[in-house]
Amino acid sequence: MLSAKAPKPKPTARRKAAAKQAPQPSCPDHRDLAAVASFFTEHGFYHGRGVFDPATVDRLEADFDRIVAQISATGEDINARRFWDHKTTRKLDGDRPSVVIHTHQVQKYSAAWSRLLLDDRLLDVVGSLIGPDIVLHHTKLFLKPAGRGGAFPAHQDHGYFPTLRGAMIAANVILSRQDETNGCLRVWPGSHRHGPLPASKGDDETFAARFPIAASVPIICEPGDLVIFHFCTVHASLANRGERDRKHVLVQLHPGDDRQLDGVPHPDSNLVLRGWNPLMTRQRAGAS
Ligand SMILES: O=C(O)CCC(=O)C(=O)O
Repeated sequence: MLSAKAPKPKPTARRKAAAKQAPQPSCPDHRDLAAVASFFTEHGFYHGRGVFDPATVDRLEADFDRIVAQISATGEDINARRFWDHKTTRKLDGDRPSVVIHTHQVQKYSAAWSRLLLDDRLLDVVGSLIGPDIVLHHTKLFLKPAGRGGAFPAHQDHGYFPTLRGAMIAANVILSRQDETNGCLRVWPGSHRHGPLPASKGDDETFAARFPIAASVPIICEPGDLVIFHFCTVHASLANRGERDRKHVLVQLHPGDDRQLDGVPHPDSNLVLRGWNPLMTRQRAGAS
């Protein structure tokens, strides 16, 4: 028992979050597309359970592991955690060394992942949010290894790839159970309604103080789930201190009447997955 004079243990971000946590608003079934759209408009995120069957998930996970093995074998430094080595991140990581493995464009490695991009189970839900013309911006594999996976501080994605109309979303295809032990995604419901905020790229302590982890909602999800958030929705994740790898692939998408602003140096696939791209030109398509 603590004596009256014993100093209180310092609350970590994880303990504070567990103590005050907001409950996850209850998401509608992914087949009820009108309800999905209205939930997303209100909260800026959506969690669809069991969107992909176990056989599909197994195939995608096998190719996910193969991509990780292939990039690991190059001998390059594939720990991407250095790209956001800010004070805000180090605070969440508890100043321990940590690892996040990622690579863009999984469809450039794997036909199974290319097929997933055209899968109606993905596109029906996405279409209910951004309309009939669906364009791929990029994909990104994320592996937070068990016991040493790093955190992401609170941020909006908007600042990394601003667009003409601000209509970009991220659809996360979940391959392993994600919960608070292995650093699941966390969102601040309704934060998309602020629109693009200043200093929102994760490196600003004032921004981090405005969006404390304790006020976020953890998205606890299973393989085969689909978790979508708007690129103005503030999100984060804590370190993976658990015994299970955290694996997912993010698919960033926008409607045909939006596009990344000119001059932004971010991978931009411009691949039409459904419908039409009315903003495509000879020059953007790569004409010489
Ligand atoms: O999934 C996560 O842990 C966070 C990833 C993230 O914040 C991002 O891709 O913008």
